[in-house]
Formats: sequence, C-alpha cells, structure tokens
Amino acid sequence: MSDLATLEAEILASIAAAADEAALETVRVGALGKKGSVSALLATLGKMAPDERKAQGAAINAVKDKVSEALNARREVLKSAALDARLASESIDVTLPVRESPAEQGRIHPLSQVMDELTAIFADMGFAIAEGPDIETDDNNFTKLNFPEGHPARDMHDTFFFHPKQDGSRPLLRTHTSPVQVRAMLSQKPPIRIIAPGRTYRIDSDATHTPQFHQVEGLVIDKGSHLGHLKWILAEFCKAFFEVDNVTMRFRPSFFPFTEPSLEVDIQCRRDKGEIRFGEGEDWLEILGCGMVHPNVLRNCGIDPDVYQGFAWGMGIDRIAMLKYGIADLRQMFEGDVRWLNHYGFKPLEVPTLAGGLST
Ligand code: 2NL
Repeated sequence: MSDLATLEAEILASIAAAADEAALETVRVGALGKKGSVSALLATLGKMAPDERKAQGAAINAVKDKVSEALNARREVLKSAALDARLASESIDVTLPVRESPAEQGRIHPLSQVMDELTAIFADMGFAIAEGPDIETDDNNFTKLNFPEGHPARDMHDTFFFHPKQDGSRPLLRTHTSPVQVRAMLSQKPPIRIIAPGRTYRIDSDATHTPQFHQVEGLVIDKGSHLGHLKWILAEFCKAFFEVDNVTMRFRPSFFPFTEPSLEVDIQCRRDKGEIRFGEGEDWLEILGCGMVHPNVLRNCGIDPDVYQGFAWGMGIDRIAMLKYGIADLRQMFEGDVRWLNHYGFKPLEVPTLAGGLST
C-alpha cells in the first residue's frame, strides 16, 4: 500500500473511532488543519515537477475530499447521537402528578368542611353568620328561651355548670347555639336573618354522643314570616346540602320550649349496602327540629310578638357530616388521628362554593 493510501486508511479509522464531536475535531485538525498531515502533503506539491505534481495533486486532493466527506458524515452521526442522549436525559413525564406544596398538604376536617358548606348555602340565601361565646349565662341559654324552672334540660346531668359566681348566677357551657340568636335579637332590630353554627356541650358520652358536639341554628324575624317560608328554606337547604335535585320532607309535630308550633323534619331516603341516597326510597331520616318562635321568647328578647313573627330551626352537624361522608363512628371524628384525617379530610384549597360545587 502506498504511503498516501496508508495515511488515508489511518485518518478514516480515526474518524470512525472518534467518540464525540470534540474528538472528531482533533482528527480534522490533525489531517486538514494548517499543520495537518494532508495539508503537509499538499505543501510538497510546489517543489515537484509539473507531471508529478499533476498526478500527486489529484491523488492528494482525492484523499482530502474523502477525508472531508468522512468527517462530515461522522459529524452528523455524532450530532444526532448527542441530541438523542440529551433528549433522553432531559425528558420529563408531564403526566406525573405534581408534588403537593406544603400549603396543600394539610387536610380540612369533615366537620369544618360541612360547616363551610352550610355557611355557603345559607349565605347564598342572604343569611348572616352569627357567633357567640361557648361559656354562656343561664339566662341566655335557658330563661330567655322560655325554659320553665325545673325543666329537665336544666338538670345538672345535661348541663356543664361552672361554680356559682358571687351574685349566685352559674355560668355554663352552652347546651345549644340558641343563645347566639338570643344575643342577636337583643342587639339588632328586625328584620333578622342569621345562622349560628358552633360548638355545643352536654354531659352525655356514649357510642352516639360526645360531650362536645356541633349545631347550626337558623333564625328569621320579620313582619310576615310564616311556616311556608321556613319549609321553602329547609327544602332548598336539603337539596343544596345533599346535592340532589329533589327531596321529600315530612313534618311531624313536636315540642320545644322556645317554639310554638314545634316540628321535627324527616327526609325521605333509601339505605342499602351501607349507602344512603336522598330523594328516593322508603325510609325516613330525622334531620332537624324547627318551629315558629314562641311569643314569650320574642318578648324576652325585646321584640313585640304582635308586630313580628319569627321561625327558627336547629340541627346537629356531627351526624349529618357522618351521613354525607360515610363516617361510621362518631368518636373517630374527635380522635385527631392524621391517618383518618388523610382519608376523610378535604383539600384546603378546594373551598366549597355553590358555583364550584360543595364537595367536589
Ligand atoms: C333540634 C331542634 C331547634 C330552635 C332550635 C330557636 C332559637 C331561638 C328561638 C327559637 Cl333564639 N328557636 N332554635 C328552634 C327549634 C328547634 O333545634 O333538634 N336541634 C338539634
């Protein structure tokens, strides 16, 4: 093999062996660069006789062309391999779930969720949200609400009383949220439209009762208020809360000291396989008590019963939260087990609204 053919074979082998574009560039400079091996051969042409120069010139230039071609071809191969490697290393799977930010990691307790749902529904109907203290006076919790002296609900066994004060009065933990409405009637002029959600307390502890529980009560005081308005509000509430198009309600006569007449409300439902559906079925589920505010209560709170009528209702939240979200045991709600909360809780940024959906 001539020297020229050997040189060509060596350079082509180096090109084939170049593992990346930098190595290939080194080969190119070594062959075709100013001081490269092929360039050096071309520089010898000047000293040759014309005939020899013609033959050698053509041969060397043929080598140069072959080397250039091989360099270009190899460069393309290396370039696309480098691109493939980069694409493989930099690719991300956009279908993977994004890791939750710390602000999204906590969970909202089902009870808080239900309270938020209730307030969204009633706020949409024009109700204001009222709050009051957990520690109340006997007067606000019982007397103003037309509880006769010696009424069983005043019994020491139901009510958490504090030690009597100097003046003989006994503060207590409110047994219902009604004192919030008493305070509203004492401090506002009708018309009044409020709901009062909050904590309530009774000395009661078993599988279906906790000493601290939750209620929401509603109160409307106006000149022409009547039971028809109450029925409409409760029907609209039930449809919105249970997220169904229709509910069938049943009103049964009942008794509360603070309302006359007093009614208990059941909604029609179907229970099967541990599930409950509303707006169908043959079963009835008791969900709340209500009635027209007793004239004595209005009078006790500075409202003239000959001018104003009012209606009110009260509902336990713990039980309806369990019903809506399939929670079997009341006491789990108060244990503060984060595993339970991760399962039954709600995402903090998915705030219930009527437009966006209450529980989606
Ligand atoms: C129930 C029944 C009820 C009320 C609460 C009320 C409040 C005032 C005046 C009159 Cl200030 N009534 N609240 C009325 C009827 C029933 O609760 O079963 N709750 C769990």
